[in-house]
Amino acid sequence: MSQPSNRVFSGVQPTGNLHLGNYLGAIKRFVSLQESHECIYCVVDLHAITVAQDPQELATNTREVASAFIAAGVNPKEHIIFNQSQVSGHAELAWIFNCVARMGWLNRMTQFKEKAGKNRENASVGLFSYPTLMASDILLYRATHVPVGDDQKQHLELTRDISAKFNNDFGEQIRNLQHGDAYFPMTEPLIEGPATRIMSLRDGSKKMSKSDPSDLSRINLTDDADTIAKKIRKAKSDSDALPETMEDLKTRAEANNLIGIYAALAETTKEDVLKEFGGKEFSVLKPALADLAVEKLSPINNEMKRLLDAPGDVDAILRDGSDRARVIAEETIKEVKDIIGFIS
Ligand code: AQP
Repeated sequence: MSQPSNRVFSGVQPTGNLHLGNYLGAIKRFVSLQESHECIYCVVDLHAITVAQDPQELATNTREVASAFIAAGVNPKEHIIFNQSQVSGHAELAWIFNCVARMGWLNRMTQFKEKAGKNRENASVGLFSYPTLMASDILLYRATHVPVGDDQKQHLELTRDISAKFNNDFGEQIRNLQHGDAYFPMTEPLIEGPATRIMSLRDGSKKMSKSDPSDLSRINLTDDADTIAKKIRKAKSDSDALPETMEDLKTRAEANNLIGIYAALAETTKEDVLKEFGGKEFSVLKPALADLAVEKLSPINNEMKRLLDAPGDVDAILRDGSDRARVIAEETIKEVKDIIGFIS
């Protein structure tokens, strides 16, 4: 199989509380990339079980993420939407990458340190090796680009390290089997725009996250219009007027976050939002932001509800996507096995 020149892969975990950060940092960008790339979007259920999951909730959350992709505008016929566990190549390639990646590389991963916390001895082995599974997700499709939030930057760098080491370790065999000089690409992360790291609405120094115990910290994609408006009204602010320059904005975490959210929803830049709101009070920005958020998120929320009322249809979309993803994955696994020297 020849190396694709413009294939996008990205995934979202079905771990509940899908939020505005997931939407602006990832899902919204999935939609625009469809115009220029062949896109594969995955509900990464194997990643989700690196921490304990209730089986029923896992299934519901898997449908919710798939529905969010579709409701936001991903076309599952022209592109691929599927759930990771249904394509066994992810786990197979992850094992191979566990043997390529070095302990030292994984020991440096900050997400493991944050998620395992003080109780590292009790964290699952899967949580530790999460980044090799992520490398496998991407490289199984030899994806050239991965749209993600800023928190995934380090994992993307590790993916490139794994790709380079595999290409180097098996270089001779890769050339002998006529795959050129490199089998896996140097995948490019796409971490761009004003919303690569949306912060908590209650604390501008913390990332907006699914697991934050405070529901007021995030806008969920399932929140109705009143809830969205209430959460923005209650978002942490300070008593000063909004800054007028980008330089001043950098030192004002809460203002920076709300201006970034506004810019991403309005598809403009923070500079432009400052031209409109710089020097004004938070009490002017917040109602305008609430209106904009409701305008942009309500259609997605309504469409997600409609899709979730017909879970059989969502399951059929996932099955169809899995079947098409599997065809690509099996080809890669076969070629990788040949490169490594596994007899078939
Ligand atoms: N706050 C964020 N701002 C911008 N992008 C974000 N992403 C996550 N949080 C933000 C991006 O969303 C995509 C899917 O993320 P994930 O499902 O892999 O989950 P996650 O990063 O574990 O999500 P959370 O909310 O951060 O969960 P917890 O609470 O477990 O820490 C990714 O592209 C991610 O970058």
